[in-house]
Amino acid sequence: MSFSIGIIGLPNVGKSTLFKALTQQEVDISNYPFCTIDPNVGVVRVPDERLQKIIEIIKPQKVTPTIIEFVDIAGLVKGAHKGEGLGNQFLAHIREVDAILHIIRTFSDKDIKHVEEGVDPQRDIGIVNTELIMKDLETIDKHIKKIEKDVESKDKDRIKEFEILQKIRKAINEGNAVSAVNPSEKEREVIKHLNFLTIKPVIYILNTKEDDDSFGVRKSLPENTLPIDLKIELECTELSKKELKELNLKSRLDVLIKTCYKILNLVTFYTIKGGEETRAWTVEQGVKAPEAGRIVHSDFQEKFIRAEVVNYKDLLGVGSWAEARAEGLIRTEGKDYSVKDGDIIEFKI
Ligand SMILES: Nc1nc2c(ncn2[C@@H]2O[C@H](COP(=O)(O)OP(=O)(O)OP(=O)(O)O)[C@@H](O)[C@H]2O)c(=O)[nH]1
Ligand SMILES: [Mg+2]
Repeated sequence: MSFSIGIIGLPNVGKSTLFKALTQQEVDISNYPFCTIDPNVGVVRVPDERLQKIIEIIKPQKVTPTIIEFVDIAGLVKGAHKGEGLGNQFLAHIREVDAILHIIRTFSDKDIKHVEEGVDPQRDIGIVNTELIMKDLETIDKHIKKIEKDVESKDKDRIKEFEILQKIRKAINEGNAVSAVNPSEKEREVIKHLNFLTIKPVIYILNTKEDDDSFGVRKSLPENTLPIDLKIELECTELSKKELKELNLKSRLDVLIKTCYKILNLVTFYTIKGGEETRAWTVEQGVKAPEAGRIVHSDFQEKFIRAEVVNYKDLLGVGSWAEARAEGLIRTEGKDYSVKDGDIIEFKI
């Protein structure tokens, strides 16, 4: 199971530039709006110092890092929810991702055409978010129409759903995202099938230098907003470690990937397969051991008996697998065990 992150924003803001830097795939980043039409999809290895440390101890024949998927989506413009630009197509692609990276242009370059007049990040954020919200409103209204009859005939589940949707509708009408309603776990379950765009976690990226806030937009954005100069990031991928050092450049894509993990509430666990292959896996926080087993092997959930678990910190502390066992650091856990970040797990079937 891999998690996917959609890269969105107005046309010509640097979405494909970021995608190219992340995945090192050859994609078109020509300087014209709507350069990307069909989404580009690529996977990125998740940078992980812990995996490095584990393999120094285990010395496996093979190492497989965990991955995260990025989708570079076509730019959107005002009226996209009504089908303007590549509107509906674009919005459909956003439905499929787990989280959103919203790219905002803050760089000034008269050679790079802006679809609106001049650089104005606050306005641009408003345009994109309004389109997403309007699409969600459309989704709600369509669905309310569909369930109206059931509500009238007092169908309990439908009434419940209707009430939640009314609450969301009110928030949207006040210009808020669905996530602003802060739906409870139960409410989330009820509305899950509607796949709202603005319930997805978002990271804003200001395409600018790290310390630049010349437009003063940062204060209006969430704490996890990342200023990243995407053009520089792409250049960084073409330089050697030595050249980066000489130029005093440091890529910030690792920080970006880690932030994605954080907003998606993801944790990493490891398997070592008796020293054959050390591999990192990604699951949502709170996942129980058998479910985590299923991503390692399709049989592992059904045939799960127990899991032998040692946290990587404990392994590093003693320095060898044998020592960890001798010191009783390898615990036996049952099917109700919730996988913790950094666990090394051996599934017993
Ligand atoms: N000066 C400058 N140019 C940039 C920066 N980031 C991207 N560009 C340029 O902007 C142009 C568009 O970049 P893309 O990455 O293709 O933009 P996009 O958002 O994918 O555009 P669409 O696919 O058309 O929606 C390219 O010529 C980039 O080189 C930046 O930080 N500074
Ligand atoms: Mg593009």
